[in-house]
Amino acid sequence: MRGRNFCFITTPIFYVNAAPHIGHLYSAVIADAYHRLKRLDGYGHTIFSTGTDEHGTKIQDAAKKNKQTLKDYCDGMSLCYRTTFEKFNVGFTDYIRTTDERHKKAVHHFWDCIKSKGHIYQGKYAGWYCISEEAFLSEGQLTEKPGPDGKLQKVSAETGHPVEWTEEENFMFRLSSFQNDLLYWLKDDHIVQPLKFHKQLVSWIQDDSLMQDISISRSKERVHWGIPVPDNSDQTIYVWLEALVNYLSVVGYPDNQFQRFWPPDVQVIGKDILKFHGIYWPAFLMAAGLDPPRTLFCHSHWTVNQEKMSKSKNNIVDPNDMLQTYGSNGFRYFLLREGTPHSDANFSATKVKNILNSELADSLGNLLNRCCSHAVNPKQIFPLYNQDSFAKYCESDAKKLISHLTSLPDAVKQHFEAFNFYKGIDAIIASIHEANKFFEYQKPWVLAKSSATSDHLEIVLHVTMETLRVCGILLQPIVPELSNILLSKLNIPSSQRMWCHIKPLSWEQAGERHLFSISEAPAVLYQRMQKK
Ligand code: ME8
Repeated sequence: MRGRNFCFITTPIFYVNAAPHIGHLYSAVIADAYHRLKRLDGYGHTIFSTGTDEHGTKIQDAAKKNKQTLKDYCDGMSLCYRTTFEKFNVGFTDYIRTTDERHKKAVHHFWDCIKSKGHIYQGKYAGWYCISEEAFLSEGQLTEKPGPDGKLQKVSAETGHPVEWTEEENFMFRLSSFQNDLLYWLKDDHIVQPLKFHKQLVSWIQDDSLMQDISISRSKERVHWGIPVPDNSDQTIYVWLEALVNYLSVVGYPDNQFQRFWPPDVQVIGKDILKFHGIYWPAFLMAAGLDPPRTLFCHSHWTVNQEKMSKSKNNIVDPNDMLQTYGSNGFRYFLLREGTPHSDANFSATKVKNILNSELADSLGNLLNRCCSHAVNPKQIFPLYNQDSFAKYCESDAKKLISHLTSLPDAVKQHFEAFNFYKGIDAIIASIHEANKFFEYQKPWVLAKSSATSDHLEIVLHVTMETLRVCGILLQPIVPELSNILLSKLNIPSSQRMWCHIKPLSWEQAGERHLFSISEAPAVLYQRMQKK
């Protein structure tokens, strides 16, 4: 049985045939932000898994090309993904590799389970096979384009990768018998988010040609790098079936404990793998008598100059370059600020710089810096709320700001829970803009010059710093390190940074707060980038 404060979140496991790019990082950062949101909301038992997909022909070929043994190659690449994610504060609780022994055990058990329930049979399979997608494709999924020799060749219509005619004796999975169960599962139209992808998935499942039984093994001769079919070492388990089981491996399947976290609450995926996660995966689970995921969050892609990132176009954006230029939290901010789940987002260095300069450096950072400066805040305090001063000096000017702030926490939470991080960030930044206007209008640097105006000064500082405190707490899922700098500068103890500490706003609860000094640490939140 699931406890109330349990949560299980996953990312895809990434192919090690190439180094990570910003698209991979984007999936990981979305899942991380959601995980942090849950932790801040009091979820005490969480699993957040990511990792690498290391079997199959693509990986065999990549290791060969790199003149490395398969093991060395996979170890190196898997570590590269892991360290990249770590550098960007992706706080996964488990990192699974499909070459882990625990995974092999889970896959074998899963195979035996669906076989014993009669969902696997042996059959001859003949069809067009796409190595890059590791899948047989139907005629409707193919098109033709000139090959390297100029002759027309059949390719996958979706990805443009070549296919080859293949005939094999394989194990087959009775996918066709799950059509109705899948449609029933999708009756709740919140299962796949955003709705656009939910609708797309339903229409695929209604299409009989996509719901044919599928081959779930390959001859060992062709794919030797993989997990063998139990009791039949001539066949290797189809990489997609094997890879999907990683989500069970991380919760300790088949040991009974895994039920504590099953089914996953949120599985973050890109739109390219919706078919595998929205059709095959739930069908495999239903075949094993297990619940399908509660939510599939399917995001769109990053493009560069409106084009797909690819090695051949030489336009891959490397997260490590982003780290050097924008810092880990700067780039996380950009990804979640500009990435929209429902449609592709375009990467451009100018856009990153403009957003970070204007929002993190000029609006947020500058406000923190100003209200902590000695010229404006000579006592170096986060002053207490004072009802009389508020009514006398600020009430009318701060109206808009306070109405913003009062509704902000709930609005942000709703947006973040719906994976609309960009909308949540937009609301936070709008409050910061309001606070900047209020600060400018009140001119605290003038008030600081005379002790006669100290009550007025303190209430202006209080309202501004309170805005920063609320926004700092709300930004933790997006930019954990920057939020920490901000909240630490204001001297907000770590124990007071949970979602439940945001409200009620302190100006309604003056008695509960204590006057405290701000920290002496420098208040530079984000260094403005200059023109090159
Ligand atoms: O498909 N923009 O791995 P993969 C945004 N191993 N996200 C992108 C992206 C882009 N341009 N390109 C890739 C696989 N992604 C399988 C998954 S899961 C059991 C097995 C992200 O290395 C996105 O999440 O090709 C996409 O689904 C994933 O990386 C594919 O990574």
